[in-house]
Amino acid sequence: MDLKQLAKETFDRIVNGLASADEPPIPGAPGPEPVSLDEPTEPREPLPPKRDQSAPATRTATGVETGAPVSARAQKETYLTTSSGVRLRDTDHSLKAGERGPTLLQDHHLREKITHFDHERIPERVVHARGAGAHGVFVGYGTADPVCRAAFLREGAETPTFVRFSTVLGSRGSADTVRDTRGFATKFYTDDGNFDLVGNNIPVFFIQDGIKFPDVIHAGKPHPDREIPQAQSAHDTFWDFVSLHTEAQHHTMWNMSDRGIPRSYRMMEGFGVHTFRVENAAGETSLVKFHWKPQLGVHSVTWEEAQLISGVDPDFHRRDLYDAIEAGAYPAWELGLQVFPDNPEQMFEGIDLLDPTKMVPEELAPVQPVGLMVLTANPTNFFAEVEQIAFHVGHLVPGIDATDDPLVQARLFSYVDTQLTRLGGPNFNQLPVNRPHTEVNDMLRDGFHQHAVHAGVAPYRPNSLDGGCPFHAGADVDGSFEHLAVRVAEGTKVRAQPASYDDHFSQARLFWLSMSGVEQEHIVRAYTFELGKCYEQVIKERQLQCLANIDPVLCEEVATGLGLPVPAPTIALVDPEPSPALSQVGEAWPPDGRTVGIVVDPDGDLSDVEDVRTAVLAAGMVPLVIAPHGGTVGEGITVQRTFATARSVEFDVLLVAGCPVPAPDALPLRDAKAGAADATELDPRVVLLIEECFRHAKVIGAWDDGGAALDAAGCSGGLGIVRGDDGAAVLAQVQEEMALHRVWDRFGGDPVSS
Ligand code: HDE
Repeated sequence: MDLKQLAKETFDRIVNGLASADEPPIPGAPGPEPVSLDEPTEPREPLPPKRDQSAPATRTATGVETGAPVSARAQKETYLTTSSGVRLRDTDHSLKAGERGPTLLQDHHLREKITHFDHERIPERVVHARGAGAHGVFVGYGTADPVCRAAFLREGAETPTFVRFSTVLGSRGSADTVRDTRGFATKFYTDDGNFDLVGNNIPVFFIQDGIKFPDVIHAGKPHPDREIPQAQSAHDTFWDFVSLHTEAQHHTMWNMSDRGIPRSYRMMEGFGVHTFRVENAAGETSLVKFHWKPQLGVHSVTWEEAQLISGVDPDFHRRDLYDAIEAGAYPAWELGLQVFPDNPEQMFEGIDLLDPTKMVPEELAPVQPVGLMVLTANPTNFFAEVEQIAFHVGHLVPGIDATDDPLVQARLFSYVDTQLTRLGGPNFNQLPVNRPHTEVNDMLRDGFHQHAVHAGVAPYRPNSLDGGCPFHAGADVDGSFEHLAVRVAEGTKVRAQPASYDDHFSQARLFWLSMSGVEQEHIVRAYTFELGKCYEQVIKERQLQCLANIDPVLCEEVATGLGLPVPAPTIALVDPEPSPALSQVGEAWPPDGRTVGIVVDPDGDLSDVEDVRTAVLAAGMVPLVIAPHGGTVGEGITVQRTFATARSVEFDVLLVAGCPVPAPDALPLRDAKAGAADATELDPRVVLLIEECFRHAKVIGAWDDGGAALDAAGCSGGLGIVRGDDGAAVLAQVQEEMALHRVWDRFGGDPVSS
């Protein structure tokens, strides 16, 4: 079977079923109708959601399909009411004893309104508080059948999904582009109940045993005394912990690599991290690791971009995800399995499959695609969907089971436990976004916010009063879950771990040796930055010792940056075979959903601009026209960004269609962003745009007077600079070059490892 063709056909099948836009959408419009200047006073139906939005399925609290349209979830009425449905004539004035008198206690509407407001916030997630989510569809290829009988993986089976991406350390309002691990959690609403794959964008974890989770998180969170720094690992407590608890070194290496600063949620891999046990229809078991492979490739921002974006657009990843979906550039991932024999040792090629600080290189166990997920719709209400979704690694379906990895074992306890506080009681699975798309017949009863109205008198087994309901499914009933029978090794009760967990450095070294020169350089700079932000010298020295045990050159470069001596390794360094699959550099990827800035000069030649804009849209990218002022330029070309509101970090590619002189608001060069160029030639903000795009190794295209703009900005030519007379030809060349994501060679640098 040609899997590439299957992926394409599956993608087309999902996307063809979606409503197509009447006109090419430029994301960002707040609502589906033009907004009137005057306050609307004529009563009317509320506006429908935007066409890119969806909502949880209309199921009852016990999972039964209601047949109601999805829009039935929203408020439908024209007139304002209280929460008990009584229409209100006025919500703008409180009830007072006279116009200038005191407010009356009897104003129950005031009290209801204020009281509800007072309780709008719920505790944020203790980790992964900052996130974004979207609705999707998963289609199985059937290729998993030989190892896994889970029904949602069968050929053509279509399963609704909801995905939540997140950072780990930051609070709910923290910036998106911080250096951190990203969560990649997927809820599959399968016919056999919900399956949650609660993974990360990094295939290994900091700790080998769940009992250490509070330790690593306490170390990574802001310091308890002053509560700084927010959403960052560049501080003493983090490096204190990881340099002492050296099993964290492998994950830390991934964090210091470009994987720690993704360009987009759409361009991240996802990993289930733990090894899972699966069973096929014949009852044979295998061990597997889950992988998500993004159709757009894996890509990152540069560290300077990450820092700039944190200020310019802290919602960068959220916006990117929502804009891409709104613009019809639906993000897609293939789900893949690495399959290992289920041998009693649970080892593969010398790698302990129960040790979550180890991964298995793809060269040793290829990732076999088993299905495709496409994210097709944005949420309608962030709180109801993204905030209230509750994942749980124990949400498993027939054919898939957890292993004895001590990390997943603790997680099996933690997720339900944390929701009890966060979502205020035991009935969180009844929230619309958490409801299974299959019937729920549990014997759980009552509790805060019980939505189900359970009939019957006998929520216990055995009973005769409810006719014996609900019955055990029994082995012969399709879709019933049973833990996979696996022999548990006999042993003595101990707080200990096996010797195979003792190697903390060899895979960090494997990762380092697998990087290209530019990626290694980024890693060196990341360690130097992070440790440079630490206060305690001993922590820096201790971490340098860890780096010496990973690679002497890495250690030396970082030590030089810190101005500290280079320690000698304390262990014998092994030389593992590098894994090319770990590098992000070298492959070509589709441009879907990339943002293309187009600088125009209203006084110059605009003849090509509209055609280029249309061609950018047709290529599945988002064109944003940048001009000295808002409104329109030329013959009705809409301006999306002005020189004041544009910043290079928003664009993947810059096209320069003119050489605009400084706009009135750039004079007299007091704009904080003013560059050093000749003020009479080119607007200083455009100079900065070009300079930064160049520095961040982005492809830059220019035609007509755009060439003069490049000259004025000092970026006349070289790798990744495309110049010409014709906009269409320039764009075509730009598209070819941007497939590599960046002009990697502009960074220079051969591998620096020994
Ligand atoms: Fe989590 N983790 N975790 N985790 N985790 C949570 O659950 C926990 C771990 C991951 O978008 C919490 O609902 C323990 C590994 C994601 O809603 C909490 C341990 C991996 C999300 C929790 C781990 C993850 C969470 C906080 C060590 C990658 C966000 C809020 C044993 C495979 C899910 C919540 C979302 C969230 C506990 C380790 C991924 C406290 C105890 C390893 C993506 O229950």
